[in-house]
Parts: sequence; C-alpha cells; structure tokens
Amino acid sequence: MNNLRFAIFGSGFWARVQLAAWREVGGVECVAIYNRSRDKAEAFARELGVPAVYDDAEKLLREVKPDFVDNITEIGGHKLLSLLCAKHRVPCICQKPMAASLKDARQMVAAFAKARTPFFVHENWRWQRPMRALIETLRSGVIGTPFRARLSFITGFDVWANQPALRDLEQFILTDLGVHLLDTARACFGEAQSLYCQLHKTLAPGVKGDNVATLLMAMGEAKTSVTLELAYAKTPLERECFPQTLAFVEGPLGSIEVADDYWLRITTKKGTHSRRHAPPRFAWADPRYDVAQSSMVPCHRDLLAALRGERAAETTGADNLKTMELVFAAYDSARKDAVMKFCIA
Ligand code: 89Y
Repeated sequence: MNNLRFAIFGSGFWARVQLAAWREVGGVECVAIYNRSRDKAEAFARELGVPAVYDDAEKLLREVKPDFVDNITEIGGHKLLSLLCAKHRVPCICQKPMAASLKDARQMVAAFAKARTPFFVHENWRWQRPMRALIETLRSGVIGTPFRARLSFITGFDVWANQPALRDLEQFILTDLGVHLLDTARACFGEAQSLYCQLHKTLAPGVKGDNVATLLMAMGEAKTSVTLELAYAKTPLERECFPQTLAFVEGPLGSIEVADDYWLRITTKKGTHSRRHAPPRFAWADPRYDVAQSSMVPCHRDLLAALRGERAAETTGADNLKTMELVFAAYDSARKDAVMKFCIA
C-alpha cells in the first residue's frame, strides 16, 4: 500500500510531537510544512527532515496536492486553514479545540460536508491508555450501567511554559482542557442531557482566562451524574500527577477507579482487581507528557484507517461538534448560572 502524503500546518510544540507520532504509525510521509513565519517552518523542516517549506498555505495545497493536511496551528488558525482545505477538497485533521466558537465549528463541519471531503479532529484524550481501559471496562458491563462518575484533572503544572499562547486565551480551561475531558466523558457515558458549570479565575498570575472549572452533567439514557473537575492553578497539592486524568465510577454491580500512576481498580462483589495501564515510552516523547503524547499513536492509527477508507474514525468533525456544543454550553451555563438542557435522539 502506498504511503499517504501529508502536509503539516503549524510548527509549534504539538507539531513536533505529532510528526513523530505519525512516523511511529507509518504508512504516511510528511511532504511539506506551512507556517506563516517562514523561518520557523524552515527550522522545523531542517530539524525534522521535511522536504518542502511554505509560508502560503494555499500555494502549498495547489502545488503539493497532499493526500491530507494535519492542521496543528494554534486555535486562531483552525477555521481559516481548515476551510482552505475544504475549498481545495483536501481531507483535513484539525487540532482540538476545533474552533473558537460554536458558530465557527458548525461552519467548518458544514463546509467539509458540502465539499464531500473528510474532516476530523485530533482529539487524543480518549486514546490515552488508562482512559481507553476505563472506556473498555465500562463497555464490558462489569459494573452495570453507571449512575455516577467523576473525572478529575487538578494540577499545578506550569502548562504555560511550553504553551505560552494559552496565557492569552479569554476562554482557557474549557477550550484547552475541558474539551478533552468532555470528549472522554461522551465516550464513556453517552451524550449529555443537561449540564451545569461553574468557573473560577484564581491562583494563576498573568493568565487571562478562567483556570478552574466544575461541571455536573446528566449523561446517556441512564442520565449518569457525571462531574468534571479541572484546575490549572498554583493550589498546594500533596501529589502532582500531571497530565493524568483520574476517575471514579459507581454502578449497580461495582465501581471503577482510575488512580494515580495509571492504576485501574475494578471492585465487584468478588473483590478488587487492580491493573496498571502505563503508557508506552517513546524516545521522541517528553517523559513528563508520556500519557498524553503516546496516545497520539492510537489516535493517528484510527484517523489513518478512516483516511484510507477502511472504517469510520471515532473523532470525525461531525462527532466532535457534539463535544464543542458542550464546551460552549458550559461557558453559557457559567455566565448565566443556569442548567443547560439538550435533546438526545
Ligand atoms: O493543550 C493541552 C492538551 O491538548 O493537552 C494538555 C495540554 O497540553 C495542556 O492543557
């Protein structure tokens, strides 16, 4: 089977890691890079062996005619550059969060549907090893239909050191991180029927947006009560476990805990079964981000199978629109101090 030829848009922190993850998966070849600052694209291409450099994305699409684009720009580039791919009927994977507003996200999904061109979102959280183990354990039915769950991501890690652009986001914690946990919650418990959110801006000097969020949702047909707790704050913590998401789920037949250091514990009447789901260690990954960065490999595998027409991907643009609806409903809920309701078909 021929390699798919792809182009990367963007040359920042995540672009480097995602290129390495594509190379780990194989079956693809990065043939060009675009960045609006040519110097940055050139440095990236030199360091990582990408043959062609562009500072004009449309020119790249016209001349290189890639089989797909991985749009790994900051949020400001997501809509414009993805729509350019739709215009040229080039399949596109857009970095999360898909867009800076729900209106933009809807427009992007509609443009690709109209162009009959595949559109995906790079949403890797549900592919993290412990999260995947949680999803599979829930789907096995071992604890029955859950009635309550908590996903939490509370850290004092200096996330802005590697990703300074996050400092300036007016809407920070939910667009950057909440989007991941909301997507994972959908994979675990189904679509939300209602959502309530509270936000705080605290203990994060120099950060524009809110950095602490608490959400309560009723999810799936069973209306499972799902709480999400998120914080990037300098709160003194006994144990730091960035970037792990911890979880506790209760069902009629038992409970599941995702604990620090990748432990998954399933407790039923028979007792507790514990197993560690540590992420694989790749030489190209930053060891501090292992669980997040290694999940790009199965995420890319899923997207590649869809790009080859073998099966549908989990994180299509259309599917991710449901996650985006929750992100912006959460901001509305916090602003109005009100419960938001959704219809699930
Ligand atoms: O940008 C975020 C992401 O996608 O994963 C973790 C992160 O780097 C900081 O919240």
